[in-house]
Amino acid sequence: MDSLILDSNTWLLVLTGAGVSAESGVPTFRGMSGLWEDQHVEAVASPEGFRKDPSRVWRFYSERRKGAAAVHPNPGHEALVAWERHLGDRFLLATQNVDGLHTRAGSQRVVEMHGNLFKTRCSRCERPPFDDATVYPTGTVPECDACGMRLRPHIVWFGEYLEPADIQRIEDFSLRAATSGGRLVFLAAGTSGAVYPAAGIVDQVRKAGGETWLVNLDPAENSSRFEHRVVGKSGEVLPTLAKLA
Ligand code: BJW
Ligand code: ZN
Repeated sequence: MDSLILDSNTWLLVLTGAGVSAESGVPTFRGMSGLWEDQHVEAVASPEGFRKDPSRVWRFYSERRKGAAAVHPNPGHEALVAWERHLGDRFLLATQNVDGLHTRAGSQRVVEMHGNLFKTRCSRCERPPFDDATVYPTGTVPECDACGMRLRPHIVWFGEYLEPADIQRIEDFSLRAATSGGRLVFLAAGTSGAVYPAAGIVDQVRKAGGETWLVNLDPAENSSRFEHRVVGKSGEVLPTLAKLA
């Protein structure tokens, strides 16, 4: 297996997906065959799904909150914490995971591209997203204290735009690496490469002259666009992949 050398010239951008949490016991999306109670996840995790049946959507997210609160970070999460300690501001973690396990493991420079399971926001007013670990009883749709409208999970659903500030942070990181004359490395782990814009980061990094690595259990949809590919579980591969120099 090739080693990923992390030296004082390296800027490392990491993208994680559901596979990184799999060894903690969080089911992956494509692993559930994209289904929940025999419905496509898109039917629940979408603005249309929420409009149609908000209490069903809240049941889905309440269940996921319960599941995610009961699990713990694994050695894959911990390896990323060690890399960040070594690289400091030359490290950025963009995660598609909403389970909060990276921050619970101790990662600090984290962009949660698809939101956070333990945050809620109003579906109408500008009240900022707030921490909320509540597992709502079946049939409940919580309401906003400020405007009385339905609250919704702070999640980026299919067809919704990611926060521009989050995308900006990821782009700025690559730009800073380039202007500092550093070596930009992009590593994706545990992601099927099926969902955009995350699945397109590899192309942007290559265009910027960066090196690209993929650590995944199965072939990802965008595998061929990575220069280095390591097949395996992130909890086993990540702890031994990097040489901190
Ligand atoms: C292991 C392992 C182990 C297992 N170790 N590995 C360009 C082209 C085409 C379409 C689009 C495009 N740009 C945008 C779109 C539309 C859409 C999209 O991408 N659709 C595709 C399906 C084609 N994107 C969007 O709608 C995004 N919005 C957007 O871009 O707005 C602008 C726009 C809108 C419309 C058109 C054009 C532009 C928003 C995307 C938000 C996605 N949100 C979700 C749902 C969140 C809900 C929730 O969590 O409840 O986020 S989708 C779902 O997939 C979830 C995940 O974060 C995301 C990615 O999944 P991930 O993490 O890759 O998981 P899996 O399960 O797919 O894969 C796990 C992998 O791990 C597997 O490969 C295993 O092998 C591996 N593995 N164990 C290592 N131990
Ligand atoms: Zn409101």
